[in-house]
Amino acid sequence: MINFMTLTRHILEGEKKHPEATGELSALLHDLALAAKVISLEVNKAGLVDILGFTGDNNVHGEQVKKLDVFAHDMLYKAMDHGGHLCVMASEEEENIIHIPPHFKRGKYVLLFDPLDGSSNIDANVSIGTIFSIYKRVTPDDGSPGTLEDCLQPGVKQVAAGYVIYGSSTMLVYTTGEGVYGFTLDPAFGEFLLSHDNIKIPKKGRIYSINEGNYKYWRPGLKKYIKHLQDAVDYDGKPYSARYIGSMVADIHRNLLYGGIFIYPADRRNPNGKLRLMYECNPMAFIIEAAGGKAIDGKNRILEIQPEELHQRVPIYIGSPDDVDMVRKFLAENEMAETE
Ligand code: P6P
Repeated sequence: MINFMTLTRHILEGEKKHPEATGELSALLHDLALAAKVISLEVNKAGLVDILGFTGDNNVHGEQVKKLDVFAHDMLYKAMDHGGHLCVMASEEEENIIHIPPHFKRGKYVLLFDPLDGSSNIDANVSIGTIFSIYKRVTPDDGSPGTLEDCLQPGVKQVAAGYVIYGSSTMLVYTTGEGVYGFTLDPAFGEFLLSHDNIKIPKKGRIYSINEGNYKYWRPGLKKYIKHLQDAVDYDGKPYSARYIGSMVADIHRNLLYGGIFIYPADRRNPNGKLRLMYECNPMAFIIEAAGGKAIDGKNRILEIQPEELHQRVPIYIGSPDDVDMVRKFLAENEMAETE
């Protein structure tokens, strides 16, 4: 049953709990929701309009850029550049930090985002998503342009994080650190309505999500862990289910609701894994921890990593706390085997 708690009202009620709040974060989240609605409209008609396929360009990582990626990036930039709440932005689609145009007021927040994650799935109509991460600036809040230092903060410093999943319905999931809330877009009147109140991830799941095609590159401990799940030694004889969409937002969203673990590991081909710390792993880790889950790089908490580069990659093991503890145990116990 969807009750008529709109995202806007929920954000404002959250703000009331903090007397010191200026309303800037609320306005920022509201602007993000607006961008999400516009992106959702385009994603949902992508099959009908010629905005599929490749632009012929490559992004900063040398990956072929799909038109919808660029559209989503542009939408977010245009929605966020003039609100006066941000001093700087960063996007997966841009090599360097993105300055607020000089004729707009600069605020105290920093926004990092992956405009359309999982975009290789667009043509197959698989769920894709937008991921966002918000910090307070660390340089003086004097209206000056934000800097790279403002962007490169550890995930524990996030003031809010969220994602939008464009699937069978469009959902916006966000947290300010106190609870995780899911809102489903009612296209009839363009409002995000509270559909998942105070989401908590199951303590242990029955799902593991990993690209098993990379098996031969995995560390011995990871191979043993996945085999352990398949042998179902500890779990009443029923093995875990393998579920992997190849779209981080969709895989983690499912595991958030059902329980389980998502893994994109470091391996012999990808020594730091594939996923990006600042606008994929940190925001998803902030959300999952706020829902009672865990997120590590194989050993340490993702949120405590001190970033060094804007687009740096990290390995990630994220999901139900018991499952993350179990994989950490297997990796630690077999670390010696790796040096043999
Ligand atoms: P692989 C999509 O391209 C993405 O960035 C994430 O959304 C997804 O989890 C991962 O890459 C899939 O990578 O190597 O398994 O295809």
